[in-house]
Amino acid sequence: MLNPQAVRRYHDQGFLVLPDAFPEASLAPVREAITRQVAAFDPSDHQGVFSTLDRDEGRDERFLQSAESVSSFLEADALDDDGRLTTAPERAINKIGHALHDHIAELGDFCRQPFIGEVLRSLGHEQPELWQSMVIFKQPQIGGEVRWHQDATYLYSTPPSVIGLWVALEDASADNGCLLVQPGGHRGPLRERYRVDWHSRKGQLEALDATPWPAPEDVLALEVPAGGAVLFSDHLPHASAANRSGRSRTALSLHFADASSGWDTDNWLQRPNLPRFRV
Ligand SMILES: O=C(O)CCC(=O)C(=O)O
Repeated sequence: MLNPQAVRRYHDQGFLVLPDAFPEASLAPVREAITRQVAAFDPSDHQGVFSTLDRDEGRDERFLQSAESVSSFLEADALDDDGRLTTAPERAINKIGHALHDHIAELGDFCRQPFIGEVLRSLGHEQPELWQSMVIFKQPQIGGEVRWHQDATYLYSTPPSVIGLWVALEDASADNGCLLVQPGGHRGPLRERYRVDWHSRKGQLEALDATPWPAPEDVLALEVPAGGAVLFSDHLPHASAANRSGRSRTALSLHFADASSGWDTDNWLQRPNLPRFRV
């Protein structure tokens, strides 16, 4: 449950940092499950590279299917020109997604803890539903940049109700690629929509509004210790820099929508074969 000042801050700024949201005891099973997943990773079975710098040109059938599965994507710099790994397999993964909560018991348990539902209800959700879960690794030295975006570009709902809950599993700081946000920027327009044409099963990023992404002086770096979390609105411009440091910056990112808002059928993420995950 959030206090009224915190709720006001969220609505005013478009985000809220909870520096000690999750005690280590609640994160330990999540870490173990991720370690298990990484240890089982077969480099010949990855789903391609995940980079946001190609304006989503690289999204393919494997990406669409990851909406309902546990799929691993590589850092762009983990492959050489011939497609061979340039690093140890466990240091090559960019992210695992996007239905971890459905398939990995520890992740499902973490997401169902009452604290999360209470927080989302204090921010206005009547019935929060979890649509997307991913672990983003931001590997040492090769961790990729995430370009400026708004989550409603990819996860569009009517009325817009998506809230991101980003949980730091390791300390996130400016040097290893913490989240960058534009405080108050959620009041601006949605700049882009990524829509999938389900006949061709191809997606396209469309420009909606030419409002520029924030100037450097309007950007805030959210340094968050392990166990801390960031809540953010689906219209908040956010990004993260490449990680050139020697420390990884692993985070669990969850996206919830209110059950009363409509989930857009053009969204790339659809879950026809999975039950609704209500918290
Ligand atoms: O973890 C990151 O670097 C980016 C996360 C993000 O954009 C998101 O969770 O919506």
